[in-house]
Amino acid sequence: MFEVVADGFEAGTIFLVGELDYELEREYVLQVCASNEGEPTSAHPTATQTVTVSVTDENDNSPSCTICPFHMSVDENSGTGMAAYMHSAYSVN
Ligand SMILES: [Ca+2]
Ligand SMILES: [Ca+2]
Repeated sequence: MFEVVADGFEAGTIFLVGELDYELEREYVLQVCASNEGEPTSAHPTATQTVTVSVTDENDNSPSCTICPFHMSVDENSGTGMAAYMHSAYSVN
């Protein structure tokens, strides 16, 4: 999901390389390791840092009708402005 690219000196950048979905995974915990001279050995000590990435929610789900399909009847000669039906829907965001 994430890729760390080191600049070869003192810094690295964490890139997103996959699709995030808040409804499936809300948090990622990464272990980022830094070492001197590349491969970690006893001669080249390392430092490890935990990086927590929180996924924020966006409203990316379509709303759903609470009762679909729905049939209703309205008397002829009903006055205009009469509330015939109040529909509701919900969305999980
Ligand atoms: Ca989603
Ligand atoms: Ca969402």
